[in-house]
Amino acid sequence: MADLTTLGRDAALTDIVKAMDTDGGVIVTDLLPEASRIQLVEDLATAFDVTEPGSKSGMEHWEGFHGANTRRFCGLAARSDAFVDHALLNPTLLAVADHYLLEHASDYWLNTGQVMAVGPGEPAQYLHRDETNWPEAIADGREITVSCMFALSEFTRANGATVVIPGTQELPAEVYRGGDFDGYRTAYATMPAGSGMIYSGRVIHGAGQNTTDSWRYGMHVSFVAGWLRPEEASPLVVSRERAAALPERARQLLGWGSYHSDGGGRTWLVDFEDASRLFD
Ligand SMILES: O=C(O)CCC(=O)C(=O)O
Repeated sequence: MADLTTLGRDAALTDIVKAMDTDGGVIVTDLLPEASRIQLVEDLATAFDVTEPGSKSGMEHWEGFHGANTRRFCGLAARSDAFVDHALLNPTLLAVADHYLLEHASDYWLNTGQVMAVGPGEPAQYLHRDETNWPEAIADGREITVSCMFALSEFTRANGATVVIPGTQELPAEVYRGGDFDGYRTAYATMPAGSGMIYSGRVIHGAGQNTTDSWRYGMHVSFVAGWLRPEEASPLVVSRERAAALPERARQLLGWGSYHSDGGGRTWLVDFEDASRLFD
């Protein structure tokens, strides 16, 4: 039996939200149609092959976090139409992001689209919350980021399926980096290729240990409140020409649009105008 509630692609938003509110994460099978999963793997194959495992940061903390035998790379919207059409604009994922993020923001944008491929022999990553990226912004009862781990290959307990500690999304707003979560059960996001585990920015989780000889090929996609700065500088990677060819919502999510706070100011403008005007 799966450790987390597992629903089908056509599940009602209310069922997805109910499972997330209970456990902090939910698995949706076939979140990526099979043809688009295959296309994504093909589109990203060159980047996968040329990316050296390990952190590029040169900083001890991030080297540990990223994993010595984990391959990570971003810029996915610049590399793949399938990423834009089926992951960035995934209707189920956007409906969940709308539900949680629009409560405390008038819009949100892409935080990062990132391959997280865990290699053979990689130990488990330390447990953490995604919202820890923004320690200044975390607050009880406020969701600032929502993530999805797409399984581009099958996720098993042996190959490093994401470890989730259900219920920890209710713990107080604090920075969590490692630690034991006594009294909580440990769940593993085991799921077939093409599934996605959608999870709260507040739930404690981390990559599992890979004891196999194969790569666990995951792709993380997360959104963050529009009033916060994302992890990945998407508009510095997706060119204006590329952006012009994308659907309008994809452009906005990638930073080629401005933020209009409810009752506040407008930010990320171009000469006082919404950045989307660049494409008029
Ligand atoms: O690869 C995984 O399963 C999770 C990784 C993760 O949570 C992260 O690097 O932020």
